[in-house]
Amino acid sequence: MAVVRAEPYDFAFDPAQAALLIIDMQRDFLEPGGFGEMLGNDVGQLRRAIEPNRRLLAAWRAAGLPVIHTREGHRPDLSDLPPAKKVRGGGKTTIGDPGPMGRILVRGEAGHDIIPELYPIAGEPVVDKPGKGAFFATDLEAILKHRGVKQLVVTGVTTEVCVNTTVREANDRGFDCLVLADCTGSYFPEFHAMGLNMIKAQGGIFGWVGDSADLIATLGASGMK
Ligand code: TIU
Repeated sequence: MAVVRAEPYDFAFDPAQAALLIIDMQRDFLEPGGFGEMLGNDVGQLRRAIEPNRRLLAAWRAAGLPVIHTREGHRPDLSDLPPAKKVRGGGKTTIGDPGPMGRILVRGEAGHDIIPELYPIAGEPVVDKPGKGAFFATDLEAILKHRGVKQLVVTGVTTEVCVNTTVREANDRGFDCLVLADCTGSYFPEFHAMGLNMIKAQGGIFGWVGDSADLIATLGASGMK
């Protein structure tokens, strides 16, 4: 057990029971010319999280701890795409349509895949999720249970959408979540800040919020690197 500085109070980190969960660091959300930018979003707001994630991932892998990646997207036949999600927003280009990097949020397309900087390696499960939360209609909970995971270090995008939804789902399933502020991001800075505030308010109603540097220092100090 090691202590990681966090809010609203220090996180009792147990590496033997922890996994790193990296949410939706996909090309279509993060890369210039992708779907996110096509919708008018500033991908620079998300790209700030790439380098901290890259450093954390390297330290986490060096410590030999489990990593799980998620991707938001749908089957090529769109049979798992709720009609309401397909038409939401009223845009002329929506999920499943041809986009700048292949069909938008469709599994197997270039834009759906994880950015090269954080690409999964052998032994790191990739959970394909049709919703915003990583537990809905996926086998994530089974994977965590079989590996004895009880704590999640959560990073990725976007803070107020898929990260927040996943942390809420995880909290209700009994997992302790440490969300890393510098390794998450939103197209909207104010939603990033509030998304983190919502997690740590009321004594940590959904979890803890910390920074990657403190966690990496803990990984190093406990001789796990
Ligand atoms: N991964 C994720 O957060 N999906 C989104 O659609 N986020 C938005 O902020 N739109």
